[in-house]
Amino acid sequence: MRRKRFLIPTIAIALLAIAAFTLTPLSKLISDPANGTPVRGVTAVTVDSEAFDAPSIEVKAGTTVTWRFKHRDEGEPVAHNIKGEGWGSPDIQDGVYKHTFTKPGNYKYSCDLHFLMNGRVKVVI
Ligand SMILES: [Cu+2]
Repeated sequence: MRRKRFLIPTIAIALLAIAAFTLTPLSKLISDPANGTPVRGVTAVTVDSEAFDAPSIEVKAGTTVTWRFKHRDEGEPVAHNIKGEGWGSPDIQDGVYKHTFTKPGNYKYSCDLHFLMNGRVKVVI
C-alpha cells in the first residue's frame, strides 16, 4: 500500500520531465560552439579533445584553413573528422586536414563521431 502512494507522484514527475525535455529544442538546452562570435586572425584549428580550440573563425576568401588532429586518450590517438556541406575530411587520428575557402559564406562543420563537436568558418571578402 505504501508503495502506491509514491508511484503516482513519481509517474507524474517523470511525465513532466519527459514533456519538458521533448518540448524544448535541444539547441536551447545546450549552446552550440559554432554559433559563437567568429575570431579573426586564426587559420589553424587544433583538435586535442572532443572540441575545436577555435570553433568559430572568420577568414578572408582564398584562405586555407588547417585543422591539426592531436587528440590523445591515455596515449592513444583518437579519430575525429571534419564534415561540411560538400567538403570535409575522412576520419583522421593524427595529422592535418586543409581546406581553401574561395567564396564568402558561413561554412558550418561537425565531427560526426562526437556530440556537439561543431565549428564554423565565416568567409568574408
Ligand atoms: Cu570528434
